[in-house]
Amino acid sequence: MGINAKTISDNELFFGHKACAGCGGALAVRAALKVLGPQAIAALPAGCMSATGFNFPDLCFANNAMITPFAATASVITGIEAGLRAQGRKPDDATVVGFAGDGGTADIGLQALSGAIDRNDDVLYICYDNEAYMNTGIQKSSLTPFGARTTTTPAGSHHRGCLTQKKNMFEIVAAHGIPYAATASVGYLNDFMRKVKHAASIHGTKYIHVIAPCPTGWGYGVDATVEIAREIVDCGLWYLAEYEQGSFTLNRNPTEFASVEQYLKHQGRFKHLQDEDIASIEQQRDAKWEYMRDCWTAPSRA
Ligand SMILES: Cc1ncc(C[n+]2csc(CCOP(=O)(O)OP(=O)(O)O)c2C)c(N)n1
Repeated sequence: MGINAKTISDNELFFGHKACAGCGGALAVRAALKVLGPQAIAALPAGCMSATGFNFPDLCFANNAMITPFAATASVITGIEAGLRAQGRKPDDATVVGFAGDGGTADIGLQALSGAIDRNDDVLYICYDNEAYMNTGIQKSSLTPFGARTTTTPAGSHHRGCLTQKKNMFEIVAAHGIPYAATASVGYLNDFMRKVKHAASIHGTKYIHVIAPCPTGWGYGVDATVEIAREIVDCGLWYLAEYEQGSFTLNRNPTEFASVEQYLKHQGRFKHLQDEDIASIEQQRDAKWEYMRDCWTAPSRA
């Protein structure tokens, strides 16, 4: 039946999202909007969260939400915030928030994000990082980690997956002198939600980078998303940190890391890695942690 042929009630509009089972991105968006509340206004570029959230008439956003061009997340949230202010219609508790994937943030959307931070627009930008262009079929982005198999970085007897290192978005954003930036993981949801709440209380541009595993692209069972999102933090390949008023703080500083090999071997995208590849990934991790422990404020190791 065509949508014009019947009257649609509010309840009929909200049927939930169409994301894959176990989607880490959907979990991140849901948890963030829970914290930000019904007044928050969301904008989402081309990517999984817009493709699976706006299947009219089966919408999943109870908040005001709109799709943006792929490159334009930060520009659109800037415009929404400025427009509401100009009309005198911005409630105090209305956060304007953008949710973009790693491709939409670190590649095509980077210029718009950099401009918003430069102007210190009063918006919150959340990058849900599933480490590839998932919506279009698992192509490498600049946040795909070394060794990962994607459709554009294949793995086999002559190919060893992604050969580049993950771009460091958190420090790139911090280098702008942004009022607040943080890293998070959907495996540590309370920490993520605390950071969203804190970000919403700050005036100016805020950026949160949340690791959001993808069972389809990473190659693991749909019930393991939270476990994998914890493992990446526990093995030290991701870290929980904040940048505020010019200072970096590590939130967790483990005495010992969990096994990198176990984290990698839980996922089909890393199955091909040889011992020397894993050793090189561990070396990169150790160098990063040495730097963070030396240069950032860190709690004592626990
Ligand atoms: C200008 C432009 N180029 C390419 C596309 C096609 N496209 C739509 S979604 C997408 C991938 C998005 O990847 P990412 O931002 O990482 O989000 P995810 O799909 O992983 O949620 C691409 C390439 C587009 N919509 N617009």
